[in-house]
Amino acid sequence: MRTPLIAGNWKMNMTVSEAGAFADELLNNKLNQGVEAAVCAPFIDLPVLIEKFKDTDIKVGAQNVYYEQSGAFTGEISAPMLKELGVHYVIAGHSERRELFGESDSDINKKAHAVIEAGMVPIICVGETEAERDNGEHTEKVANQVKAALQGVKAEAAGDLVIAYEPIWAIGTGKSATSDDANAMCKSIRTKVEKLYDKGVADSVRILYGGSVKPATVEELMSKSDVDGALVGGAALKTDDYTALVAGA
Ligand code: G2H
Repeated sequence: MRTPLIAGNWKMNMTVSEAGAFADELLNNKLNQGVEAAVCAPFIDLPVLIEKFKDTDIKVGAQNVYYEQSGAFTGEISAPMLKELGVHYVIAGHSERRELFGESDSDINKKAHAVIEAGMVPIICVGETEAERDNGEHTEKVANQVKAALQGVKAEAAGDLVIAYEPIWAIGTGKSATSDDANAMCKSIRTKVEKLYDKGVADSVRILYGGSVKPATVEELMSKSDVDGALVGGAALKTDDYTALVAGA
C-alpha cells in the first residue's frame, strides 16, 4: 500500500517569520493521520520548519539542490547540507526550474542521484506543454523525462522515489487536468517505471499530480487508482487550505 502524500510547494513565497507563523498555525490544526504531509519551502525557511515540526510526522522538503557535494559553486546548496539540516524531500526538475533556469534532463538526473546518495528522497517533476498535449506527444514526452531522470538510479532506491506529474499548462493557471487525464498519465508513468525496473518498484513508487490542485478537487483526484497524492503550490500557502487538502486526500 502506498501512503498518500500531500506536498506543498511554496515556491518563492514566505519569509522566515511567515514560515514560522505558518508552522505554529498548522500545529494547531489536526492533520489527517492517514496521509503524509510535507512542506517544500525556500532554503532559508527550512531550519525554522524543521525545528517546529521536529516532534511531528510533517516532513520538510527543499525545492532545489545542486548536485556537487561542495566547492566553488557560488550561491548553490548541496545535498549533504540539506541532509544535515533534517530535510526529507527535495524537489528536482520542477518545470519552473526547467523553463526559467534552463535545467536539463541531465541536470535533474544528477540532482536525483545527489539527493538519494545523501539519504533523502527526490520528488522528480515531469510534465508536458500545452502544445505537446495538443500534438498528442504528451505521453512520450513524460516517459522520456522519467527515463532520463532515473538513469542509473538503482532499483533499491527507485521504489522510494516520488514522481510528480505536472502538466505545464495547468501550473498556477487555475486550469487543472481532469482527474481521468491525471490518472491516465500517472498510470503511464507507473508502466514506464515497471519497464525500467520491475512491478515491485512500479507498485511502490508514489506518483503525484500537480497543477492548480485545490481542496475542492483533491478528493476526486485521490479516488483514482494511480494518483498517490498531490504537489500543491498556491493552495498550500494557507494553513486551513493545506489542512483541507490533507483531509481530502
Ligand atoms: C505546480 C504546483 C506546485 P500550483 O507548480 O508544484 O503549483 O498548485 O500553484 O499550480
